[in-house]
Amino acid sequence: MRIDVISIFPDYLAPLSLSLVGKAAQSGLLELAVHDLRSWTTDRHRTVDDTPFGGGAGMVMRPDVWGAALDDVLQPGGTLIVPTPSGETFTQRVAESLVIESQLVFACGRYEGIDARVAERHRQGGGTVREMSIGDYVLNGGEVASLVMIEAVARLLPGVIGNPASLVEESHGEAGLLEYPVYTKPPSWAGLDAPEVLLSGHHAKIVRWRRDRAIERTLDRRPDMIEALDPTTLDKADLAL
Ligand code: 6GU
Repeated sequence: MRIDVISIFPDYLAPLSLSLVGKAAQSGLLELAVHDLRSWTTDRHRTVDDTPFGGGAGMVMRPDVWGAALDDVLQPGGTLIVPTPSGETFTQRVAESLVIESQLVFACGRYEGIDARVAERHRQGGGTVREMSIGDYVLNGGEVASLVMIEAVARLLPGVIGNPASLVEESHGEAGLLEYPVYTKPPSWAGLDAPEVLLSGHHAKIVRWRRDRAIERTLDRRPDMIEALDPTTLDKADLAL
């Protein structure tokens, strides 16, 4: 997979060279490039924005600059991702749908956003555009949201996570439940004991305990996820914890 990020603050994307994503890029599992949008400006002031048609506060990013950048960066069949608080919600399911793409281009807007014709033109040319929000709050630009989405997608690439079993039992995985609490050594710490069942070696009991704690936690923190569960996943006995 290839990932390109276009931003007026390319330094904001520096964390992409660290940790798992950075290693994936270094080892060739992932091709990664960050571009400065201003390199596609043609005026002396390197202008990327202008006042909104129709009036109102703030500035809008110009379609001509973005169009030139995307013409150079987007490959045939590439998917354009536009981070915006008015997008569809980015979820684990969306991450799974993106990891199979050949190229993702993240177009990081600032100010009041990017002229809507940029997305429209790409769609008209047969391209895929996904305007994505990472949650119900407002950030100053798409850079941090892009970091979030890129990490969520890159860790799903085969070979990026050392132990693929780590991907199986996690929160927001297949089961539709949050993950159970975890413990390690020492067995007793600060007057607190790790749950005895986890040290018992009784595998079936451990599986049952973890499932019960996952259900309990999800009921407490994310009742909306319980509502959304496939009815065959839980029975009444599971909810009577
Ligand atoms: Cl993707 N961008 C901005 N600017 N704010 C956000 C967001 C994205 N997702 C949530 N808030």
